[in-house]
Amino acid sequence: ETGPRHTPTSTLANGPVISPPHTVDAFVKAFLHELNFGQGVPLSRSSVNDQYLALARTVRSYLMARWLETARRRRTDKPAKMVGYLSAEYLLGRQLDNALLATELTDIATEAMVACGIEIDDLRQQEVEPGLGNGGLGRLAACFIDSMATLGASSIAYGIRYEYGIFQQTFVDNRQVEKPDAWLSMGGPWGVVHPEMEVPVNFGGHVETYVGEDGRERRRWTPAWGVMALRYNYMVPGYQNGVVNTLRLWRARATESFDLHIFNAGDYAEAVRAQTFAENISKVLYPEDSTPQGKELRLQQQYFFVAASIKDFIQHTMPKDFDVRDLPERIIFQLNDTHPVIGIPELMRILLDEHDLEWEEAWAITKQCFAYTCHTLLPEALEVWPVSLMERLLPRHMEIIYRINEDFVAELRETYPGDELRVRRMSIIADHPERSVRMAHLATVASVKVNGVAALHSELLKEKVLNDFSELWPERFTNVTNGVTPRRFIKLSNPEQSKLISDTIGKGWVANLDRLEELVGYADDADFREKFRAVKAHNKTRIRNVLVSRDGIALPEGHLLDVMVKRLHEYKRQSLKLLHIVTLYDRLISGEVEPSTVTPRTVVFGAKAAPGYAMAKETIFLINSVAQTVNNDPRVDGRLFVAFPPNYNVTLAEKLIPAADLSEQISLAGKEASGTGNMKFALNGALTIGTDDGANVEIRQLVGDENFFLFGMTEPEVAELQAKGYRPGEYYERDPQLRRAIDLIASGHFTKGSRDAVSSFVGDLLYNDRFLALADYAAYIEAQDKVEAAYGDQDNWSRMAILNVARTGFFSSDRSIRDYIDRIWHVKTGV
Ligand code: 9GP
Repeated sequence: ETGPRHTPTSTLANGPVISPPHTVDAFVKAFLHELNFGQGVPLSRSSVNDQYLALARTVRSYLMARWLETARRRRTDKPAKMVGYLSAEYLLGRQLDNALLATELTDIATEAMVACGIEIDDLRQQEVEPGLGNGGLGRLAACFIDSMATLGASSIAYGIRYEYGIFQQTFVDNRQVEKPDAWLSMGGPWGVVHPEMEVPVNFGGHVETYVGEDGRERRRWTPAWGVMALRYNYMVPGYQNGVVNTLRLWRARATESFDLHIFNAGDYAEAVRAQTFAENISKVLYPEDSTPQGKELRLQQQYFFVAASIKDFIQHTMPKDFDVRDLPERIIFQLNDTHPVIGIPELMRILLDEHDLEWEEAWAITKQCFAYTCHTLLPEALEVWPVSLMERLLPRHMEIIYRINEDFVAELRETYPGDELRVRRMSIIADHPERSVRMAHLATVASVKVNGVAALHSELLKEKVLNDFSELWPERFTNVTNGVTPRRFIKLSNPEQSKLISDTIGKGWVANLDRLEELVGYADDADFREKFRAVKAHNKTRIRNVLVSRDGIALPEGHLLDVMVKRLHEYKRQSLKLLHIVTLYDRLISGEVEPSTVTPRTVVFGAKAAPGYAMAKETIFLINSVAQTVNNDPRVDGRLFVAFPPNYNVTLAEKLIPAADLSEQISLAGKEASGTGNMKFALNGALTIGTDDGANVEIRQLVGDENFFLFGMTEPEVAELQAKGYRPGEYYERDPQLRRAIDLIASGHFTKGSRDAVSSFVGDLLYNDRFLALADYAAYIEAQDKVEAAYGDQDNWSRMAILNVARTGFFSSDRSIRDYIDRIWHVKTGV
């Protein structure tokens, strides 16, 4: 990097950076050094938090040498093209174990802690996970940076260092109550701040024309205010390959000049308020998943991190004599959803206004520097920004967008003469209901490639959401099916299964997940099946212990463990799952079934609702209310249990998923872009009950129909029903089982007799049911009955579960990243 720096002339300046040796003694020394000189406490008086921070810093010191070496190699080798991964979210999960695994220090650290009289597990518990994401999209970004480092892909990831991550969820009287997530309050040992490398980011003001020295007219932006973007670097270690990549997260800091102006006017209080205002930009993660609210601060956040990142890349990551005309050979910015799309006019602005390029040249460069991943099919999730807001906050960018659109629309009129409807549909600027900028259109117009995140999703993108664009530029569209990192989601989270696999086929699978295929034959090996079942039983005991100590929830033993964990969203249909539970309950209490004949089942939910999403919050309330009733009704006779531990997060996922027998992936077909939880469950030996949606389609193809519980309408059937006019009430009238379930809820049975408490939930199901839960109910119940029958044959169930593990190696995020590299990025890999 070329930042402001002082290079000492000493011979030491170019010496290698050496990490402490990989021995228990050296680790103990380094740990005590951190404790004594970093935390300033002797071991005898140290708190668990001191110990955790010292341990994290010790591991960090081992990573540091690799980090510097990775950066050095990238500087001195013939500089290669890089990926700049731009994402507003990274849902990282705890860092300690992953860092230990990457550096092969787990055993050494454990022994070193024993030598110090410390139980390393207590320190693990101390770590607060950085929840800088909402759900799938943010967790995907975290898996991807793990894989980029593991493949040695030349890359840097950029985002925001939110002071408050995704809220902490608690339940009060069965309702969700949000608490702020002060994840940094106990100290953040993983970030390295470089205050001297901060970059300014400006907002507001006006644009004017002036005549440059060459006599040409140019535009000049005079911003009204700005903030500094303070750079925090986080290490992203590759799996045991010596590579450590960088995740660079920006924090907003008020500029002195900004404050001084007000301060000089004599208003100290206002100056402080203004400072807080500026620093608000990186204060909090917006808690909406999939359906973002168009809030001004959100646009500020987006521009803030993208502008800082692009400037950082050009000024600090490229050599000093770098020519911006070479940018396409040096960088490809991957836009993770529409959140960073404002980077497109920002790069244009830099090329036009700061580097004096002509429009055509600037546009030709910009068009080669971006690629766009779309993660949704919900129209309401495609961001649009009112032109009025853009003009106020980013006037120069708005001008540039107008010009991009003008050229684009002219091209359209040439290609499709007279087809004004099409032009309107495709325009980057929408006129209704409000004049606004369609960020997905801007992204598509300016990107080398546009990809969906699962095979079905990419097809639907082409056929529906971006159909006009795919007709115009078919070659621009591609698919990269999502993946998950096997390091965190098998090796670390499921040590018992990992050991069984390694004992059977060797250790190579962790970095080459296709090798799981070698397990296929073992599905027919009774001894292996037995061991596989023992792993599951072990993981169930583990989650039982976790939930008792975490939440005071005592899961019953010997049940089928049925898990639905994901954000609470109507399209994901937690309400359908609830109807199933109520049906099972109704069968038990009505005497329709003899309890002893029923497969005992525990359903575990995990789900946060966006704080402003009323229906999602009603659903949470009802799940908790049903759980309370069911779990306390003696007529159930221990055959059904419902648990809803609050604050589902990555840390809990790591314990819960490996214990699951059944994975619930029941979104309405055509709504879940991919899902990634579905992949984690299959890889951990759970069977899926699911619709033909997102990556479920590919999971089913790989594991085989006979090892997957498919139900529900297909996407074309959904479209047909909706076109015909969907009336949920008809299903209610027609299906007595469904009617009984809904009536039971509506009667107030689960809500202490209150019908009012459930009226909006019931009313919505009967008269609206946007995601067709009632239409899929009968098929779902039938599939669930098949699940119960299948679970009765434990040996065959294990066989199916083993085949799920063996055949889903495709869903490694290493494979996803290789696909990105081959189809889109064309960057170098290797250590
Ligand atoms: O809803 C999708 C989810 O299906 C997908 O797995 C994830 C990662 O690609 O992205 C989610 N999308 C969003 O959160 C917002 O578009």
